[in-house]
Amino acid sequence: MTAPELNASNPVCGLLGIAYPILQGGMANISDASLAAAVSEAGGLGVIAAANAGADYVSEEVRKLRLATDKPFALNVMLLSPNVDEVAALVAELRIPVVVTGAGNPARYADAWKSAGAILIPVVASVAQAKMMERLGADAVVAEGCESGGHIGKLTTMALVPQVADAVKIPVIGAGGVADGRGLAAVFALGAAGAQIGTRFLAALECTVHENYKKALFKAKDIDTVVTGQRVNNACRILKNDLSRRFDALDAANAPAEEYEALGKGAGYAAARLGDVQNGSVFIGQIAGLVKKEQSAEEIIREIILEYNEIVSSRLCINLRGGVKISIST
Ligand code: TUI
Repeated sequence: MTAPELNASNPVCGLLGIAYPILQGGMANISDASLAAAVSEAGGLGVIAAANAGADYVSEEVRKLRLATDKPFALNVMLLSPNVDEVAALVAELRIPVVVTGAGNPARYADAWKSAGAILIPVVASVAQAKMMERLGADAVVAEGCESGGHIGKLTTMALVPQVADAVKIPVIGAGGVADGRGLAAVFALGAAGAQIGTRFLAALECTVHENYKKALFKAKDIDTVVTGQRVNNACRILKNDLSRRFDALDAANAPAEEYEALGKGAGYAAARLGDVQNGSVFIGQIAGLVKKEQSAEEIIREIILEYNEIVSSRLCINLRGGVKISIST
């Protein structure tokens, strides 16, 4: 599959040495060697999520990925993890080529990672964070809108991406609500040079998340996610379920932050690995309603790129707009 419009001089492809400017989301308890290797092998950037795991788990996933592919990949370091120091140390030890960070400021690890030759791509949720990351020496940023599943900031992708793109010189990767070629074209129109995609890759054949989680994703409609924890500055987008209603009750009772933390503890694992999609956290984005079937990671990427190409070669643009150009009076 060739995609000349995208990959000939795309800054994200050039930076990462990949064919298509698509990063797979580093989804906690989900993005393992199986999914990441499949995405990297298909020409995107596969991402192993360390989430709250320790160094042993991460080393093993990196080993498995390297047995399956020799293509570039990333490690997603979740900065709120109690094990973040030992995971951060693995970057140099295992010569991890790319580090994506989430849920915090990676400043205290940046020098060590850069010295080890890693490419650093922090996830940001505001212009101020993006500028700070550029000053820190980040090679690119993921500008993640609140359409995303999981831990989120306040701005939508539509508002965040163009403001970040204007504020920094490094490449911007748009995230939040991107699941197909239209979404990819949209974030390009907003000034991004690539997209990070989570929810769509949950549906990959190679995604080892529990089948109940995939079924819940396929059933989900546009309005089926909610944001929990906003009141205590720990906003998380999850599927509406028994757990989300318990979070609602905490809001109603003006409960302290510790009660939110206790309710969320282990809930991601319960949903993703044990299949408890009622009492666990089903982290999916607002675009879930678009994701209806299981496909290989390769098919997902191919479909997205073909649709993108159709849009930018303007055939579909014309169809969508009824074949009528918008004229301006001078
Ligand atoms: O990190 C995510 N999404 C996630 S992480 C997760 S697992 C989890 N476990 C325990 C507690 C909380 C979450 C589920 N989903 N996305 C990337 C992301 N990063 N979104 C927003 C941010 C972010 C927020 C604040 C990035 C930087 C930041 O800066 C804070 C600072 O200190 O400057």
